[in-house]
Amino acid sequence: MAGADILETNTFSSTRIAQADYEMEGAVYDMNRDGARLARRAAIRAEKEDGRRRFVAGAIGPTNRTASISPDVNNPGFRAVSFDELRTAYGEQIDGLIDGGADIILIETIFDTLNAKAAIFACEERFAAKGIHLPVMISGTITDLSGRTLSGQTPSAFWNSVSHANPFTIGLNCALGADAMRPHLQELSGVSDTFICAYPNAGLPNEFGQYDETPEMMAAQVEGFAREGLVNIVGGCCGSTPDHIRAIADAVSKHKPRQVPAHTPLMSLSGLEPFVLSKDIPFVNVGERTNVTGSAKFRKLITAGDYTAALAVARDQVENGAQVIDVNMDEGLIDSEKAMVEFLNLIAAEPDIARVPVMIDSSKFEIIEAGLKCVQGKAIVNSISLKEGEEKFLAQAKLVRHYGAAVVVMAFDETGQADSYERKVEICTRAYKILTEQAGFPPEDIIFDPNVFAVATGIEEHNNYGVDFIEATRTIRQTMPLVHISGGVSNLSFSFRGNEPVREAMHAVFLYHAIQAGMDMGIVNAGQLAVYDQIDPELREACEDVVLNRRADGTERLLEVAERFRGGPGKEAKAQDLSWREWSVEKRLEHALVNGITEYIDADTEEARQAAARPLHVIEGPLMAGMNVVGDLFGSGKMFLPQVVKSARVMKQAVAVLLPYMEEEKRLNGGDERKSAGKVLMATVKGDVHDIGKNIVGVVLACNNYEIIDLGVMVPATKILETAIAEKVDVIGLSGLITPSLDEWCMWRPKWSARVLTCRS
Ligand code: THG
Repeated sequence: MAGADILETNTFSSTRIAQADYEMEGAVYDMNRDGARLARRAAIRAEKEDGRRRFVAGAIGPTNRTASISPDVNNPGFRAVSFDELRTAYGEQIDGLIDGGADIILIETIFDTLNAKAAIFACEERFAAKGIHLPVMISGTITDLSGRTLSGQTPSAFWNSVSHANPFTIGLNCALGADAMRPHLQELSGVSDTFICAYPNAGLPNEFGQYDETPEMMAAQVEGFAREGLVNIVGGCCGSTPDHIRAIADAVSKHKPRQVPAHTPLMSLSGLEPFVLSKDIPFVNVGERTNVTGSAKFRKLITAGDYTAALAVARDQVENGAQVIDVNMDEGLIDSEKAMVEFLNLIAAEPDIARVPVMIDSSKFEIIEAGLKCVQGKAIVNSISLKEGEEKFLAQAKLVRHYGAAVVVMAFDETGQADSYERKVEICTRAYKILTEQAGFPPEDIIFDPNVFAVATGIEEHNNYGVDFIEATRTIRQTMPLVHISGGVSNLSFSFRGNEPVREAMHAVFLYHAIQAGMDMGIVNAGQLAVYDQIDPELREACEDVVLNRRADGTERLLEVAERFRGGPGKEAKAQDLSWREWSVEKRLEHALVNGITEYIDADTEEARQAAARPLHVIEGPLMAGMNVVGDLFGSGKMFLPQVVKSARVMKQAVAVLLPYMEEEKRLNGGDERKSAGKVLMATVKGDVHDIGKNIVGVVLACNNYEIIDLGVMVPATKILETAIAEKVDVIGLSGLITPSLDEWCMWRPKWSARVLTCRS
């Protein structure tokens, strides 16, 4: 062998599914067994020559079908292959590979992560059946310049989806050649705590389908990976010859393998994009509206089969700041399993919804399992519990883990729902032990729901439910610090159904205290969250008395107050209560920003502009002051992401009003004729789409005669550097604050900065 340690079997397409095209389904077991035997024979020959150990990797390709994309443009919910079909076909292939003597299973050229998840599931099944365990290598492919897999995932999202396999390696192969692979390898290398394997094509095929990269050219590029410390295993895919492999083996031999970073125990979910629950996310909003029992509107749409409008409900939740969406189809009059599958398949075709992870919500485990077979991302199962005993709980937990999902555990046991502090803590602790010790669950993938029950029901036993939840949360987070706490927030206020302003106030008060105790997720109506500080003080105190069970007559007092607030300062009523329109323009702008009201923002901004010496002063003055209030409220847990998203929208609209005036001012100043003060390149880095701050800075700089090149949002580091060099800019200004973009910052290593600083010369 030409210097290789691992030899792949020639079994890429040896599945029943791929071989159907040639009517060779009957031969697939033999193909795999004999493929592995042939490779084993070659390995033994090489070992005899030089005494060095060689390994056989049994290759499993993606098949010619995608489990999460419809081949029919007119029917986005259609699938040409199911998870179970893939799993069965892969199982047969894996049996052959194992029987033929493969040392490793290599799931490669993954263009659809759901196919790969089926292959991982099949590996676990076949290993268990045969009583062995082989190392698994997982290799995706990124075939276009979007930097995503064919099925739309970013490299980090892909890693989060398959990390449950505890693979021996994660990496990339095939595609556009080594250079195009580099940024994606950097991303994978930054996020994954296992070995990295890269085996690109010998460049792009030319028009005759041949590969032009010589062994020297390819080896030089692959050596770059090793020099940068990105890889542990390298090789060649399409177009590489024994000479290529020899050159690569020689080139990388001088470099040290990548250091595998320590595992960070953070819940790492994904949709098309990754969602990592890091310390700087204080609270995760799970959208509750895509629930047939939780929303009359959604139920009617699903029952009527109007999935287009039902998808709009999901989109609305995401636009309003839901970072995960809860999907529940538990309704007696519909085929819930079918509805779950249909809806999740349709969501997969909507990138602006599918970018977030899903929470698959059902009280029937069959429905949850059907849902898990539809999602390529790392989802959350909602929920399992000890209500039918330990055996069933453990079996379900193991299955959830095999599908690669995180899990919500309700605080129920064989005797029923936990309704006291002691029972909540006891059941969650018992479940924790089983999950971590017997089901192999990482603690960070466990979400406890200590049961949010309705308070102020008039039944005395219910009065302490809020306190019990909050105190159980505090204890659970202290004794099991890596787990998460969630709850169905809207349950709390069931006794005030129909009185939305009061319900909103109760939720805000509850969340304010529960989050301080350690609640870090909640199923909420993302578009309808009140701001703790903005609640009428009388109503807030009455809610706090009830939620914290501070006085015996709390419920009566809230009922009395509630009547006055019915249609009071809630969402609809906020618009009706126009007293704030009497305030000064600065206060009005602040109020609009904090409450996310766009109705009057154009007129108020215009009024402020007329009073100001320069349009820019409106941004620097009242608008920034308003955003500072938003920032302070968010920082102190009194505002949540969905509300901040609304504030940002208001800010954007206000800036849009001012923009033409600022441009006009610049024109009058003869801005274009004056010498440019310098050239500034601006971009929001990959991983982030927020551009308000950047746009404001751009406007301010433009007003001061700087020439601005704005590359927009989601810009990869390479594009920023290329443009900076091509345009000979003086300064690069980047924005990017949210977690996915943090990884991108890591790429701005010292040597890159040096290039940035010298790009003018
Ligand atoms: N824990 C976990 N999962 C859950 C819950 C929980 N899933 C479901 C539920 N509880 C959380 N979701 C909702 C969704 C909506 C409402 C309450 C909880 C709600 N809906 C309005 C009502 O019923 O008054 C509906 C109004 C309308 O029709 O629009 O309150 O606790 N793990």
